[in-house]
Amino acid sequence: MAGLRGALIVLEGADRAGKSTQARRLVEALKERGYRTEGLRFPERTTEIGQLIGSYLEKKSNLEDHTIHLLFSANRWEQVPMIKEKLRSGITLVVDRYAFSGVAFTSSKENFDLHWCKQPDVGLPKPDLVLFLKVSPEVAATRGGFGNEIYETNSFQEKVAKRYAQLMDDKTVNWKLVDASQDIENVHQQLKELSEKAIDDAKDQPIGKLWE
Ligand code: ADP
Ligand code: 2DT
Ligand code: MG
Repeated sequence: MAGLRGALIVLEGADRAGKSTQARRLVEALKERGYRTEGLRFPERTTEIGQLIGSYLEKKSNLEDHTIHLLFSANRWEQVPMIKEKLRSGITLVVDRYAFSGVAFTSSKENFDLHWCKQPDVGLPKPDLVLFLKVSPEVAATRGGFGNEIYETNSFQEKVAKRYAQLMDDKTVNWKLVDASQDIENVHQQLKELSEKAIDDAKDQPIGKLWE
């Protein structure tokens, strides 16, 4: 019998919703429960493509809007062989942002539609679970101000929130909405429960293809 695979679990949500905090805690908790688990993040700024993205986000270089969109997607595709290998070897991956961020952010720019923005990511490994951390802009504001990166403004983040809502209408993706205005521990417990169920459900299923 083939070995059991790991699950692909993605965290999405607005700036300061707690994605990075919860992703770290989730990896540790799942490991403690005996699941082989590793964390990933997108953008992955350490690769050559990731360095171009980092420089764009930090406003150190300007890139044409289609170009940066395709670079974000390429930054996922370059990790796909590794992602598949790990999932197939039984490792669960907890991912801080994925293609949904890619689409929500670029489609919030002038003259970009959701359909065009999704195309480069069609066929990526499909997440078994997408945890959407929902927080109001008011609550997010209590968690500190914006940094200096390119998308960190109220007006842009409002558009991004609307695009996420449109993406969540897609029932082919296993979205779970979590109230991320609760304290860190409560959010964590919910994410852990949902993740353990997803790991159990995914273990003998083939890896799916996103948006196909
Ligand atoms: P994101 O990765 O979604 O932008 P972070 O995990 O970096 O968010 O969290 C942003 C800030 O908010 C950090 O200072 C973090 O400690 C704090 N934080 C995260 N989750 C909560 C929570 N549930 N309640 C209060 N503060 C939180
Ligand atoms: P953080 O490193 O703080 O999460 O910010 N983004 C991300 C895109 O525009 N497209 C993408 O495909 C991805 C993964 C969201 C990273 C910033 O980059 C944006 C915020
Ligand atoms: Mg983060």
